[in-house]
Amino acid sequence: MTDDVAQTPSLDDPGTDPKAVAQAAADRVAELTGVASHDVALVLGSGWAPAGDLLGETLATFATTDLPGFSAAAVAGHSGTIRSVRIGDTERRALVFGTRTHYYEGRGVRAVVHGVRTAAAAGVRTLVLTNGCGGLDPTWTPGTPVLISDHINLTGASPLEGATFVDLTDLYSARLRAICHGVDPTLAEGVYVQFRGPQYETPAEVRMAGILGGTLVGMSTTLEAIAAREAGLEVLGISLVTNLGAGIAPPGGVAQPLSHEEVIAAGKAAAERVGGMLAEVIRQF
Ligand code: 8IG
Repeated sequence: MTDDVAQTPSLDDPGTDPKAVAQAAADRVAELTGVASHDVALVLGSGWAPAGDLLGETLATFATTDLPGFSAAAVAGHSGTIRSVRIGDTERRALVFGTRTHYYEGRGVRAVVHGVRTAAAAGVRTLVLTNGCGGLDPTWTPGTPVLISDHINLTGASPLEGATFVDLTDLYSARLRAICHGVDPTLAEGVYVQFRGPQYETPAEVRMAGILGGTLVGMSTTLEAIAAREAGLEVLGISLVTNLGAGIAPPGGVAQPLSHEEVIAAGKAAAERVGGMLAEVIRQF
């Protein structure tokens, strides 16, 4: 028992190097999958579960908790497994995270970005971050996928430690967005605003996000994208708008209250369609 604890250093311990824990997790991924490295990583947010299946053949599945530094998933509708998936009929491999740790869980920023750091240590060069979120554009009906062109991080937190000055110009790769537009020319782009959550925004907060230049509101993604850029990964961010932001009325209608159940349902309804689109995009990387 005490031996196990000693072998798995806590990410929370200030004396722990989070990149060393990520390397240990990547080494375990190599053991569990039988391949030394992966090429792409995909983090599946609310509503994106089928994207992993549509990508190609699953060659290995394991629990996130089988890897050093990960703790159990906390939210209903988020599954705690990682899969190694063959990309189409290529030799390239994707590491598919069926869940993420959210900042609002209070486990600290290191836990939030541990999957991204593990992917980077596993050799991944391209990261796809997906999420379910609220939309500010009233024409974005539930189930609309939107490419993230930029973000505003309102959490007040950062995954970077010490004087690590990372350039975030073009954080969300224009090259990868162009591939997406090639697959689906109707795809809209938006600026993602991360709130801490877990409460949804007030209508005034949603209006604030709009005044600041945001068009998507959510509780994930920005801290992971920052950690990815620090690690030198190319990032694609894609949101599934599962609800209008609080206080936003649909065309000709009135604003509705938000519920987690409705969010999950809207995600399920759109999942196959947007998952297929994303799988095609990843095959074209
Ligand atoms: I799904 O409207 C989903 N996640 N912050 N606001 C925030 N997060 C979300 C929302 C939303 N919908």
